[in-house]
Amino acid sequence: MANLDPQQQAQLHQIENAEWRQSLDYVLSEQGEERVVQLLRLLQTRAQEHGVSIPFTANTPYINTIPRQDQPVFPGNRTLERRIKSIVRWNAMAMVVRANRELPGIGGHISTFASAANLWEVGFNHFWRGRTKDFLGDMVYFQGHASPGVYARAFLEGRLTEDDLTRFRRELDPKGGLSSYPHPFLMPDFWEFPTVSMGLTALTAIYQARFNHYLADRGLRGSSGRKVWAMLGDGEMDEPESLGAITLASREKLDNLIFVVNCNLQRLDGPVRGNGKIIQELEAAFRGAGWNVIKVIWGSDWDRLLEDDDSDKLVQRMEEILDGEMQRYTVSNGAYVRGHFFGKYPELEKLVASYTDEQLGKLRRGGHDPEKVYAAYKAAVEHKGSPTVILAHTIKGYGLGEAGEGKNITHSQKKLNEDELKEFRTRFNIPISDEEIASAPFYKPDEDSPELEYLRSRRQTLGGSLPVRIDDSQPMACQTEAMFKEYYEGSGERELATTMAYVHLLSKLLKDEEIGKLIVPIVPDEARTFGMESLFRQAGIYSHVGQLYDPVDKGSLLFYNEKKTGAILEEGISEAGSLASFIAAGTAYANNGVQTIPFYTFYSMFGFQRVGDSIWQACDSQARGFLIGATAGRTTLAGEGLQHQDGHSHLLAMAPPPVKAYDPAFAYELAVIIHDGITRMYCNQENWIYYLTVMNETYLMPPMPKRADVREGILKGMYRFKTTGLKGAKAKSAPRAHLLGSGAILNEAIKAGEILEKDYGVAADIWSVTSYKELYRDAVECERWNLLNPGKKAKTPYLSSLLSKEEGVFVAASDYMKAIPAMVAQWFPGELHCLGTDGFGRSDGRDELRDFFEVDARYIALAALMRLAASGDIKPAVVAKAIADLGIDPGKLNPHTD
Ligand SMILES: Cc1ncc(C[n+]2csc(CCOP(=O)(O)OP(=O)(O)O)c2C)c(N)n1
Ligand SMILES: [Mg+2]
Repeated sequence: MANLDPQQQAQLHQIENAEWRQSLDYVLSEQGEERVVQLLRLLQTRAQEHGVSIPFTANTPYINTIPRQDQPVFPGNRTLERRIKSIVRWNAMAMVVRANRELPGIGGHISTFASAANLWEVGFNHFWRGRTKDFLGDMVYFQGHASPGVYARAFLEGRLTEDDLTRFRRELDPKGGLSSYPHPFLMPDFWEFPTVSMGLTALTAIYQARFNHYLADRGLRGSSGRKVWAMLGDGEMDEPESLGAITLASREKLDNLIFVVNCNLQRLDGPVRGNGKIIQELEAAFRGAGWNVIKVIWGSDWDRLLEDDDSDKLVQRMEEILDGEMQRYTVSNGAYVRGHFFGKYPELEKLVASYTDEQLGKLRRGGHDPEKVYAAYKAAVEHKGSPTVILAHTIKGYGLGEAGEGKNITHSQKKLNEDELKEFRTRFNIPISDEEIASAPFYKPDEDSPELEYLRSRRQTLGGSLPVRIDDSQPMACQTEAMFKEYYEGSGERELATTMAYVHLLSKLLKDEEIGKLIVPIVPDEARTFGMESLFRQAGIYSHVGQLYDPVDKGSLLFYNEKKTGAILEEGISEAGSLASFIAAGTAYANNGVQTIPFYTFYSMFGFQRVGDSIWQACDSQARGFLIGATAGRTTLAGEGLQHQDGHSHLLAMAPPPVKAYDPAFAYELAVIIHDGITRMYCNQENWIYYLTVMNETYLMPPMPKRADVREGILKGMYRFKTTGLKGAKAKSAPRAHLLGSGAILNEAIKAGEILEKDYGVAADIWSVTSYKELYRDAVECERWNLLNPGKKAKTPYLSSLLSKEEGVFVAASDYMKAIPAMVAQWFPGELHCLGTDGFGRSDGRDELRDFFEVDARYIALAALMRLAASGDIKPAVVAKAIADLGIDPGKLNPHTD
């Protein structure tokens, strides 16, 4: 060997390669795949025994996973499907172009659907099953910004009119319009899954697929056989959420889940991995995570080349080519491809010698070849034991030609000039004349044309159109009031935290005959923190496989009880995953025909702040359910410090419109709110999400005051908890203060009232504010109505009518930021002084924290005195003295800034 020159050595290698390949081919044909795998393992072991280390790779060669000989026969009519696809392409493009002509800057995307059209059409014609009487249909998550493709198809199917298409992104038109992206909130009969916030599609699809099993395992639905398809972009896979839950999908063996990643190698600004290969990178990640990976890289034209190449150079060249170079081939001609791709090796040059440049320029990518895509989808649907991802190689802006095909600007292209329209028309053979082309008219063949008949018959065979959102769930009877009554009685001598009351109530709801089986408790590994471990045994922790081991605490009362019919979704440390489960459970009324009731309990700091976008998505999805922010309150949760103490989730909860946000102080308030939530969401079937903060400070829970206005006040956001203790003439002549408290800080307001009455002769009424958001919502609604209805009897906000007869000063204190009460200050009859917990938390005791944030009884009393002095009701000297008497240090740290 040593004395062979390089040329001889290369020849020898060639002979060796051929021999080994022939041997493998022989074994494969004589004894099958399994034997090949055995032999390869044997060789690997042998090499290792000799100290040859084989570098790890999770990758397979850069060729299609399904070889040509394993491809099933394509069952469709290729010609008709191509015609339909071309027409859908045209209309999708025309929608965007026309919308932007009418109103420049209105936006929209052409290039994404242009690259995805074939991936979607194969789904629509052969795989995606619609909803029928006996089958709920497959769940397809469409890549959000390719929505024009869905609309264009719905137009051909007769679900949307031409008029509808002209109102793409014109939702405020009196006739209504088509939403920019999939938004169930805006098109509740059409879209099922909001997908346009990148990253959330993959995550929610995974948890949805798991939830479909959960429903079956718990006997809430029959096993459905539904598939969940997530149509994704390759750029989108950079979002941590896209890959963040893929191991859950394989661990749970979700073979009802199929990802299709449209690998057009481009995102918004440019290439996804110009210097690498996104398909290989994703393959390694998914294979490593245990997924079935099917690569659809090359179209059928490449098969012959691969088969004719004895040199192995073609696969080698495919492997070494960078995505950035592949993109260049799209914008170049066949001569460039010949020179750059095939020209690198003489063997390859020879291989394509008989091909014209035009042929080389047209060699197709796998994702644009219906037969390849069909084969991949079929294999995915039939695959058992793990989820499947299809990595499909396409061209961004396919068919746009000079207007943007493969160009870096293509993502934002929405204007085509006349020549570009003509080119597109001609390429896809759309029967629109040169005279008409400038106006980019929509095109629909006659109803009895072969195209539309074919399209309709395909959809009929597959069970009907899609996407479609249907809510045919039945309201519950809701004989639940009795369950809540015990909380109206107070806790007697027993000190409780609202968290404890909540867990007690949840446990009771789980046992209820009507709604118990519908309750879905969700926790991200904090059940013990909230004292929820008692539910482990009672309700069980859901596991599709049950419990395959003896838990260490088996002998104990509260053992870690995993079972197939378990109700609790214990999601581990994944707030994003838990929220995805919340969405699946909260939308089951529409998407699964069963009204499950999610109670997602989490560390309140890691809710709106951590997964705010998912909560936004839940609202768009029209999810219903309870979000429970536990161990809430910047000063009530002691010790945990800056990253844990939440003093702002109620501010963040202001934003999503369907969220009702409550900060209850007492068990009866909590019970009234949860009862109202169940009634409104599951009996009246209204779309709300109830956010409740619960706290871990224990105190005596008083009974509910027996006044008719209390229940209504709790729900509307505020009621008088207690009138001043001063009586008779003393009360009449005394200066007056109204102290407003929320959550655990209500107790500080009560104590402040006692200080004011005892030491300063001030009459103090105590008000419980359960929801500033509800007060605000009602007030701005009234104002709006008054603005638009001059001359009619003005509406009065609840807050104004509640306080209209009250005199004196008002002080609001809560464990949240001052901005929250400040939002409603203008509807108070006098000035409102806001105390709250602006600033970063600290690790210290509760008393110290309340002093630091200036929200304890002393500060509440001081603020009332200061306001009374300002209005001339008491002398300024009283305030100065009070600072000393109350032990307040005016030079203390400033929680806002220090
Ligand atoms: C969280 C989030 N960030 C940014 C965007 C804006 N955005 C919309 S499409 C897009 C590029 C998408 O690229 P890719 O996923 O590759 O899809 P393609 O259009 O190439 O199919 C971006 C950045 C978004 N929708 N969501
Ligand atoms: Mg892309």
